[in-house]
Amino acid sequence: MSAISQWQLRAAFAERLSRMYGQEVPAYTTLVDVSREVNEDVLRAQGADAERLGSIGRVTAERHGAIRVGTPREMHQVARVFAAFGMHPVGFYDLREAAASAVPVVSTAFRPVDGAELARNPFRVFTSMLTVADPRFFDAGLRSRLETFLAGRELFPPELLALADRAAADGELPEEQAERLLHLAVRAFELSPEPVDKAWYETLERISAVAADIGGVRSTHINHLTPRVLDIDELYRRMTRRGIEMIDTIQGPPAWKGPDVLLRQTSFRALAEPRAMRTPDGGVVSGALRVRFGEVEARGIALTRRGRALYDGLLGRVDEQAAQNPSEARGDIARAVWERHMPGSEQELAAEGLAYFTYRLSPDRPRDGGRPPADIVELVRQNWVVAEPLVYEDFLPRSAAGIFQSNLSGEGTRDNEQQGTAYDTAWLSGAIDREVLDPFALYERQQNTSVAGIARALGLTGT
Ligand code: OOG
Ligand code: NI
Repeated sequence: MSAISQWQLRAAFAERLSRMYGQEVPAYTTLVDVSREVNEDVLRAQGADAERLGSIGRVTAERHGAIRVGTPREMHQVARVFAAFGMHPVGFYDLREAAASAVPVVSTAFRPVDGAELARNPFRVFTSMLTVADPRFFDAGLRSRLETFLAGRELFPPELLALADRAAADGELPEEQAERLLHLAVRAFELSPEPVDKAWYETLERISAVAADIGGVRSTHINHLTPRVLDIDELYRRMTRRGIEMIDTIQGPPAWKGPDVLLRQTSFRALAEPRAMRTPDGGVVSGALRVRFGEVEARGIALTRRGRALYDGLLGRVDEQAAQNPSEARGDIARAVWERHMPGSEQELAAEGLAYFTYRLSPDRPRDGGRPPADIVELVRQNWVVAEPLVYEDFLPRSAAGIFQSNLSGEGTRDNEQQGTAYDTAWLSGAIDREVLDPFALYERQQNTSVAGIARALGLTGT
């Protein structure tokens, strides 16, 4: 019997989740269809340029999901499940601080980290944990009730965790076990038909809809699955024409004529779904909950720390100008700001150290016996090597908070008189007993490895 490798497990996991989610949320299927149409059109119009940030095979299969858990223990378990699929924690996002209104979670993204693994299948899951210990959201009484409730539930059965540990340790699983792992993993992320305790759910909902979604039920569920599209502005128009009401903005960088960087996302609210509710007298009534939604994204080039600081600075500028000119469309303000301050070409981004690239030898490099220059920017300029942008594989805290917010009913409450609880990368690494990786370090490593390879091939040292 043949063994199934980790990337095959990951690809199958993403595929099965997609099938399951399409059955549960029909609008998702529409979104996937429209994304595919847009991608085909872009490919036809742009040819090879359309594949500059990933092959069409990768982009068509590419998804990210999102799930939410309640406790460090659950976070630890979910990290074991994702490790089976070669998905590792990257980045720390504190969404309690990322937006004007309150989202009581901290998050990381589980994803492949190695270039070849990403190219095979980049499936990633944005994973959030409720900040139960933060007194700005939960007073002592509610915190203790929540902790008791969460301690009494089991999101991931022991058989799933054991199979996951084995896949992570061996880097593969025999076919039969692989099948069982996939079955149990997909089931753990389905919406449960179990009746929801109405009073408890509503108690939490008064604090925040996110708290109710996470701590009000006895299981977790994928709350969206996001396809990648090559032209998100066109997708937005086509979805709107089909009568699907999108949120009113595309989050992230504006549409503009320069290179796409980082991540642009937009979403729509899913319909309320019927859910059985248990009332205090023990009866079961039918209710409805609106906990799932649709999202789509376009990915651009990964920015360095410097590039990211520029991006964050420009966002601040756009905020300021938008506040001063409330009648002007934010997208127009943003485009104008970008056209003034953001370099308009990949070459400039590279030369100014604002974005990450990998390099390969140019097929038509000079062969006149001359010595290549030692500097990577010069090597590209003189056509010794070709630069390829690295695609951004991560998330943006402000967009994430915006996606959370725009899909919730109610603002939630936060008591700002209280001191927030400190959670950070080191805390999360400790809680899940594995290192939460720094995304910048990962991109940098890919870039450095390729620069070192070029230097070796051209007989250069000190490039
Ligand atoms: C996660 C929201 C963040 C994204 O793409 O930024 C996210 C959630 O709603 O649980 O998925
Ligand atoms: Ni998302």
